Amino acid sequence: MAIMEYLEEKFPDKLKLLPETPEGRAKVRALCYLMKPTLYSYWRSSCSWRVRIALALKGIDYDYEGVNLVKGAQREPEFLKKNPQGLVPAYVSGQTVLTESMAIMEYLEEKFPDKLKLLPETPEDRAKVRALCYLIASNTQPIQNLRVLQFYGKGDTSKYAEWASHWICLGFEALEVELKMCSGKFAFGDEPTLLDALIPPQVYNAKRFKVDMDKYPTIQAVNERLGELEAFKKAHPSRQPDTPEGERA
Ligand SMILES: N[C@@H](CCC(=O)N[C@@H](CS)C(=O)NCC(=O)O)C(=O)O
Repeated sequence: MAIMEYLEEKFPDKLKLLPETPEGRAKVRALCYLMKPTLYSYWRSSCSWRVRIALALKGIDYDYEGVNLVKGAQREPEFLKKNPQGLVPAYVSGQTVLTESMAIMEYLEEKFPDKLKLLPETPEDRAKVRALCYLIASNTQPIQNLRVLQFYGKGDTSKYAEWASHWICLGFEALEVELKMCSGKFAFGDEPTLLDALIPPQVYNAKRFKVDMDKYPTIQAVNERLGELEAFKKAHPSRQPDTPEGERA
């Protein structure tokens, strides 16, 4: 938006893209801001990555604002206005500020009914997909989140892997059994669902904390298939605006 406004002012003799009256200009600007949402994200945040996957699968364009978790930007007053919990992601569309990756993805599902659907048809299947999402989103990831690790480690980062891998393995043992029964080409059958948006980020965390993924062949196989899809490549931590140089692919 800033660049387009600059071009408008810098080249007053070229085709004008803002109307004549201040009211018209304000209206166009308001609609522009309404149209393009902003995702507050961190390149390696698994919860932000879930939302990036859902946005990419649905083909929704958005602005990206990096929040550096390692530097503590999530606890800065400006970000706490968006999410008083001090956690990413936060999704801002016009006056609406949404937090919690599952809530944001469910919102996208309801808000854009004409885009690719990420929940199955029947209430039973929808409940099943949500339950498996929460297996990761409620019962696995929160116990290995940065602030939990920092509290547990009390400055000793060498303790992180043992703690995180214990909880991830507990979650993955159950998820492996579940996926054996319900996966197809994707985590739940042959169409992508919200559950697929949670798999690569959690597998990435597992590998970071040295979990032996050979113990979970079904999760591993689904994850590999997802990694081949363009939407999943686009959402990957190695391709975000705030990805550090050495981590870029
Ligand atoms: N339940 C939340 C969890 C959000 C969360 O844990 N975000 C992490 C990154 S994945 C975070 O911001 N951590 C910052 C910290 O622990 O200080 C969601 O699904 O959005």
